[in-house]
Amino acid sequence: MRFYIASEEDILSGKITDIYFIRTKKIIAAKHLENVRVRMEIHTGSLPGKYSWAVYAGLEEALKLLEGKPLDVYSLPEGTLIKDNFPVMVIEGRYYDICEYETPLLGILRHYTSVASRAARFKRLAMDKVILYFGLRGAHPAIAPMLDRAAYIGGLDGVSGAFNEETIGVKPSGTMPHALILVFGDEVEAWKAYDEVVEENVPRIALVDTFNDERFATMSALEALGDKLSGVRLDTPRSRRGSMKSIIQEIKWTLRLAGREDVKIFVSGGISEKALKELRDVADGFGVGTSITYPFPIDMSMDIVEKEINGEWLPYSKRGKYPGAKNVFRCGTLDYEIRRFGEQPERCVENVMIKWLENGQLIRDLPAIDQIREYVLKQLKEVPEPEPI
Ligand code: PCP
Repeated sequence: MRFYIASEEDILSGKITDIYFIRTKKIIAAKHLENVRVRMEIHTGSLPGKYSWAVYAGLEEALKLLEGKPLDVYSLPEGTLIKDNFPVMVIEGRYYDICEYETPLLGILRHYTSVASRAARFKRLAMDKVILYFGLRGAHPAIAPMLDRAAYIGGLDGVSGAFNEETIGVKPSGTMPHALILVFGDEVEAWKAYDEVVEENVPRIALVDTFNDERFATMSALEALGDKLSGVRLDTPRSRRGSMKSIIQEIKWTLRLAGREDVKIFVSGGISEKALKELRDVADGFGVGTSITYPFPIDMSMDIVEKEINGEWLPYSKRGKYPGAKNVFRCGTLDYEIRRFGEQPERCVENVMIKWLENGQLIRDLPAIDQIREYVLKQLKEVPEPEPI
């Protein structure tokens, strides 16, 4: 192998799993238990420390994984805000047909949900500011489209992957690297070349921290690009930062005196939730990478919760798990009532545990990425701001 990555075919065939599932299937076949039918539930465990909600993501890929298999699949819509110990998916069918998919299914949902949730926390801390995801250089390139998709679903305003239009259908966003300026050896020449060569519809955002003081570089960029300058980016190295807020305030003051309050100020490099909260009143936008690429993990597990015995579904689970497949009724954002399949809710009406696959066939349209993102943003407006980490 040149790259140690699984192919789509390997994943779909169930090959990318844990060995104990392969052995379990062998035993089930040897003892003629293939027809044991179960309902399996995927639910969250405890959420990370300061999280009071998470963004459920990865459903589209999970459904692609299970499509065509003799299974019924129920799930919350992608982008739904969830809590701890919360059911997100129910899969009904022969355990024999589900078994080896537990590993890739949980892998998809946990990774997507962890990234989307972290992205959503950043967005919730600065709803009216632009937040871009610059984190691809922190992960294996094989999953770059997945990371950009998860971050965008989480409500971010842009993602940097150059391939995004053809993979996830999102126009990529970005500014310029320090390398461009170093190649020219001169900031003004580099900014001018960028303006000359790059497509007109791309905003002219000059990187202003390479050689000189950020305020003076901003003024040079203004002089070089005039009306075309739409913003500046400060990726000031941490070792030189001092008070980033003061630097931004000084730039803003100077821009105002020059009659250019419209020039936006973007900050990137090591932006944590706390840093974003500290700078959100002065900066117009942020580029966030590592914190989203390496988010706090959202725990999920998959368990048998019902078994079909003589044609009847009976609640059945290991100790420590709530038996019974569950519907999730919603009264409002994060206000839910959980009931066993067939039970009536007392307060809430809207059942968000929706059937997506019937005997492996997709029975409803999958929402477009922008619809999922809008759904997340709508809910984020209704939850309190998270305590920054
Ligand atoms: C910035 C920084 C990180 C990116 C943003 C994300 O990139 O150096 O690589 O930061 P984070 O992971 O700390 O959140 P650029 O300034 O474009 O990097 P370069 O020096 O290559 O120009």
